[in-house]
Amino acid sequence: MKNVDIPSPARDVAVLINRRAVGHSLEADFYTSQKFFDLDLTAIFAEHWLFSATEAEIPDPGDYVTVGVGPYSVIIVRDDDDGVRAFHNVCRHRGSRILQDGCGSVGNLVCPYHQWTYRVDGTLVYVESQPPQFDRSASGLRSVHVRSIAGLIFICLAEQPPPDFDEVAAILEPYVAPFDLKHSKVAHQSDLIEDGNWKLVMENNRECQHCDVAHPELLTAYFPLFGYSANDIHPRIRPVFDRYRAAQEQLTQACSLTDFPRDGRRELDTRITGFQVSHMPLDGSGSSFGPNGDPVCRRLMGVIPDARFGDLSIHLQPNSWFHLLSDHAVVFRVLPLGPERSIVRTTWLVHRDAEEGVDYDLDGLTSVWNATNSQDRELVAGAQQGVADPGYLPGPYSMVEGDVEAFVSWYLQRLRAHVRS
Ligand code: 3BY
Ligand code: FES
Ligand code: FE
Repeated sequence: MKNVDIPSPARDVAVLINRRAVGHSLEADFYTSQKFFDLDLTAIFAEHWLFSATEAEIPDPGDYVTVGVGPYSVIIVRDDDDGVRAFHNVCRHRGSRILQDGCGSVGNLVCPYHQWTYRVDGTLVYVESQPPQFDRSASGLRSVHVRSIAGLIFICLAEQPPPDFDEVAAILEPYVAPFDLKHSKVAHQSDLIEDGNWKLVMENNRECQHCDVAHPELLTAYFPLFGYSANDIHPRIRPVFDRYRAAQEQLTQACSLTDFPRDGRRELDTRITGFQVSHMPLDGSGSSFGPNGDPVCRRLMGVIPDARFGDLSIHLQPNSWFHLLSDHAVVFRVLPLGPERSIVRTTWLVHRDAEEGVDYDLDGLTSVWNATNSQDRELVAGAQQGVADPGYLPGPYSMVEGDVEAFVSWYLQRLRAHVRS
């Protein structure tokens, strides 16, 4: 395959979608062209359920976050009945943005242009100088589909959202609910601008082949079994397997104390709302992402019965991943900013009564994933530079990059479905 003499943006997207070699990284245009960026916004981000925020970010009525998805801005707001609503951040008068900030708290939603005023349930309550026959009830804010899975808020911009989300929510709910994220608190949040296409950010998350070299801090919490199978009887690895089995046994016991679902599930590219959930014990003291698997917060989450509760990890297509641990949760959201730029938001959640300086210190809580994120940021930037180089050709995934293949396969299926429709 030769790609150096073809002017990249001019190629037809369908040709590129159809000729992708299974088990290989995508051609450059997918990561660099405006054409694919625009297609990704319409076919992926405007059509699928997107993890957007946590309920902990909007604990009280009137609390809101805004989410920018390409040209869209969406207001996610807590209403007066403790529900979560989502609206296009677009005034029904002459279209002005209503809220400019990323988060805040309001009594009503007041457009800054001519002060049309909406309740937090979207109804229009105040307008000036309209004729007497003006019907306010027809000019409420346009709602956006929104769902919370046990405190994790998803929005969908499509008129008809993917129909399988209820099913996925029902599968995930029993894993997430025991952590009671709905009543947790945000201990910290970071926004990282990445010099890379959003798919490179996701692909990087979907493999840990790079972890051994890139993530020394993160790896202290995981069993060093990368690349080995249970059949490997290398004498150096044997004791690690024994330790791992004992930790698995202990985790099974801990799960049985609360009827926590024990088995993982992997449906990354076999459904529209692709997901994976897995629950792994941690190494060392087995509690959390502290050095040597140590706890990072004294208060346990929700009804988690044991500090040694491993890492409940959830991967969702197209834009998120989550680590829920006994003493905190760390949740990740990726949004595209341009063909070669993305934003990764990381949110650390702890029990709502956990006090900074008493139960946790911020550096201890966040240092591993701050380090990991910035290491990943470098890797993604390097990958972007490489795929944008005229010398780039798609290369083969390894045997431990199955979830990268699953991500890309899911993505292409969704593009095909969009192009067909
Ligand atoms: O964040 C994840 O889901 C995992 C853990 C380390 C890298 N990544 C594959
Ligand atoms: Fe919002 Fe006029 S555009 S009040
Ligand atoms: Fe990484």
